Amino acid sequence: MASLAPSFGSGAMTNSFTDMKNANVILIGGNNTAECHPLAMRWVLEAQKRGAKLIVVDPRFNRTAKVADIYAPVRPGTDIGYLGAIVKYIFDNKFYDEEYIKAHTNALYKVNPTFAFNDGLFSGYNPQGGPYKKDSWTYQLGLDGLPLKADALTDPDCVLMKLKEQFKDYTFEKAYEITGMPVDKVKLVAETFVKNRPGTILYALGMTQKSVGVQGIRMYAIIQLLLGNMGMAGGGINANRGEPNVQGSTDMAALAHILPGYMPMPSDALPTLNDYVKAVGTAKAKKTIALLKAWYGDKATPENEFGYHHIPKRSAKESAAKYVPIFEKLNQKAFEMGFIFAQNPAVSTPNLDMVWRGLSNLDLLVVAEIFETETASFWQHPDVNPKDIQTEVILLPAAMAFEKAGTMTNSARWVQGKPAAVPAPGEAIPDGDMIYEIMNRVKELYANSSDPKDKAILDLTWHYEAPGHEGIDMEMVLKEMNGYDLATGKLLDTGSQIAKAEPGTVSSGLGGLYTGVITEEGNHSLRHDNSDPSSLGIHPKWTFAWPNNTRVLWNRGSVDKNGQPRDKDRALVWWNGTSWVGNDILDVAAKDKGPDTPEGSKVFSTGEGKGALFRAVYKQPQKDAPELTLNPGYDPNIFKVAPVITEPGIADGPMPAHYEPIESPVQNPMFKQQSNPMMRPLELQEIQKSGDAKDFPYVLTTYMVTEQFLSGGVTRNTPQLNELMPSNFAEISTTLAKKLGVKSGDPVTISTARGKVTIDAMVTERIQTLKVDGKDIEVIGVPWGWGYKGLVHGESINKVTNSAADPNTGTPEYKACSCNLTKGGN
Ligand SMILES: Nc1nc2c(c(=O)[nH]1)N[C@H]1C(S)=C(S)[C@@H](COP(=O)(O)OP(=O)(O)OC[C@H]3O[C@@H](n4cnc5c(=O)[nH]c(N)nc54)[C@H](O)[C@@H]3O)O[C@H]1N2
Ligand SMILES: Nc1nc2c(c(=O)[nH]1)N[C@H]1C(S)=C(S)[C@@H](COP(=O)(O)OP(=O)(O)OC[C@H]3O[C@@H](n4cnc5c(=O)[nH]c(N)nc54)[C@H](O)[C@@H]3O)O[C@H]1N2
Ligand SMILES: [Mo]
Repeated sequence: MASLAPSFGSGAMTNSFTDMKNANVILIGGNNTAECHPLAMRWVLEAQKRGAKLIVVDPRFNRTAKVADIYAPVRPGTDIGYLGAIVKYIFDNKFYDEEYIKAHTNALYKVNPTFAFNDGLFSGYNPQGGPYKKDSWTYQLGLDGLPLKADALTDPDCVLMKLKEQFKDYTFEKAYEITGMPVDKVKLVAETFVKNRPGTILYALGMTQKSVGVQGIRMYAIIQLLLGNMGMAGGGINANRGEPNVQGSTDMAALAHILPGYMPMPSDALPTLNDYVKAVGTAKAKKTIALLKAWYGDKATPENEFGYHHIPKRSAKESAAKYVPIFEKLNQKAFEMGFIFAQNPAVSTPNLDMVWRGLSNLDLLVVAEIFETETASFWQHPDVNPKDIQTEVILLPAAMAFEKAGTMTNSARWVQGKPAAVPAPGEAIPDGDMIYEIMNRVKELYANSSDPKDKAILDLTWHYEAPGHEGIDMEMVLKEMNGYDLATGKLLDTGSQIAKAEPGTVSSGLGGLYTGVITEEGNHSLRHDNSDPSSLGIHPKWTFAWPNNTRVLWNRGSVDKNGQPRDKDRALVWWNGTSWVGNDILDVAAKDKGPDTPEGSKVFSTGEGKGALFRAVYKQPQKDAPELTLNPGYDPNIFKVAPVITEPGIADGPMPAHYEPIESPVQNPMFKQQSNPMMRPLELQEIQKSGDAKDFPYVLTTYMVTEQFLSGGVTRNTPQLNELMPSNFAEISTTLAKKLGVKSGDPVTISTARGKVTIDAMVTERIQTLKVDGKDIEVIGVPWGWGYKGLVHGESINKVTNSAADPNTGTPEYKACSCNLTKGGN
């Protein structure tokens, strides 16, 4: 069962673990690969053995840094500063791959002349608050509605020149001023990454847990596109994701703003299915209809808009309730009852006061768990009186990963099936079976209801039992996700069948994302043939990778304009004169169309088919759309007139800019705008306080340790691991230790605007005092996964972290806030 934990390391790998060995340079920026992803590290070390250079950028000299060729320190939350300097370096020396960016990116597209960026703000900013108006973040369009292209890359209107302009002030010296990374280090990192191609980039929470998380990853995308590294073996951007099946749970949409398979969630601004198709484009809408067919079967008909109204519509005025807003809403008594499956928010959520107070507003809380965690026993928290808490808590014993069958999807998008290894003890059962049983009972309860709002429950198809299976048959669930041709009853083979089919004639519980994983041939998630004919780490018969078993996304980028590999030793796909063939499955481009045709030259799954150096808002119109009067609700003719694809863009700008963390001891060296102007206002003024650098002069960052796993729900109940890592600690530099007279093992009190915790100090050389704009900046590092349950205890640092979050993903800024540190307990 998917964990409900939010997708903190959002975004899948473009390539794979086994592909990392093909790189000539690896930049690890914001990931402690050696300690958190030891199996990925194996492929990093393999690349290094083959001569690749390893660069690690991290505020701490961690075990990954230990084996790096180049280690460069960075002030938490400021990576855009040095990455901007790499972009400027590429422009100053014309190191971009000209042929690649002309063919495969939007470099030549002309930007709307009203687009502007001044003093940290993009055009469309509303000083009264609210989101950016994005009508200037667009292209100049021709009469056919398609973007106009410049004749040359020097055209001042074109995307490439806008990008050059955006980063013109990010000199190596400026990068130092922002990040604290010494000038010669910035230069060395830039030269090493740019001059060794292909290069890959690994990241995780060191980039995403930021108020500029998405824009930091956009920097990676921009650099990789400029260098021609996207779509290449040994290139790409690889998110080393977190929880064992976090990729699977985001694919399944354990998130509030998407439907399974990454389709947009309907909002109340789209009251009919016609409105939805118009807003999201025909490609995504067809997938959503296939999803509705999987959910409601024969009960999904054109007359009832395929059950579109069974999906609750979120409010268009508010951004989708992501992680932090759920706890804010709990504090506002928005819910009476809550289910928590496989999550321990009473340790893992920022600003824990918000969690305790929020949970205590529930009448009933059901927690499905392996152990009794801090969340299941939040009412016993040392800071609260159990008598004051009225919430009834029910703990459901859950089977663990080894005790249940199913699939787990790794960061490389490999959907890997597995049987149960051992039976679950006692009354424990798999989460899937719990949900199945709960929904069966709900259906029984409503069986005689004629209330229209209960129709969604009655119409739902819900049959996953098969003879010979105790509990539900996970293969039936996988088949539903894969999808069927409803005319023949046969399983679908590829996602593109959904695009070609008449809406309503195919089903897929994931809108085609996993289609091909289980076909009439068999269950590919169980394949364990690790042969690798190309020796490029493709392993085409090892389980199944979405989409369509493609191992390197956008691999059409690996060929030149004649369709031939740009790097003969790393040949992924090529055009043989009549069709595309190769070592990997061709992605995005049409399989039978030559490299000189529009369909055969498509590389990326954006509306334009181009890599976005500038993330424009764009709708690709239908060619020769007829004049039509449509029937209300749903009309199949909508697919002749609605945009083919729409690209809504991102919240905080079509290009990145350096903003300071929400709490920072530094005045933004780039412009007047201090921090991300799109920060969502926090709703609980009395709890979600913000601090000032004069009271809280140091930077607090939090991270994981190898010997424990996340909140410790399982591992802090494992004596052997507790022996290795019995407690948490606060890492401080030798300089700060000397200044405060603190020795290793002394208790220290860390305070922020949200509260304080007492933890033992660990004085270390791993964290060095940074010089930023002539000022000494001290970073304090604390592992976060401790609480008051389990076999070993420690204060949760999340009592004091900040719940401000990235405006796109809702991921909190766990890794940079302002704190003070004093000697002694509180
Ligand atoms: N053994 C073990 N393995 C795990 C986990 C575990 O708890 N234990 N957790 C799993 C999960 S869910 C996840 S999401 C992943 C997490 O994997 P990682 O993201 O690798 O883990 P973290 O330790 O949170 O942070 C990564 C690094 O980012 C650095 N960092 C902090 N701020 C910045 C910054 O501003 N810029 C840069 N460049 N670096 C910064 C930190 O110092 C740290 O070394 O690991 C997974 N694997
Ligand atoms: N300060 C700070 N806070 C952070 C982070 C950070 O870097 N800094 N990192 C964040 C990240 S990346 C993540 S992913 C979150 C994680 O936050 P959580 O998801 O809240 O933490 P976990 O410890 O993974 O919680 C999983 C729980 O599920 C239980 N469990 C395990 N397997 C199963 C199962 O099969 N079924 C059921 N029902 N239960 C099961 C475990 O016992 C455990 O208690 O924390 C975030 N919090
Ligand atoms: Mo995570």
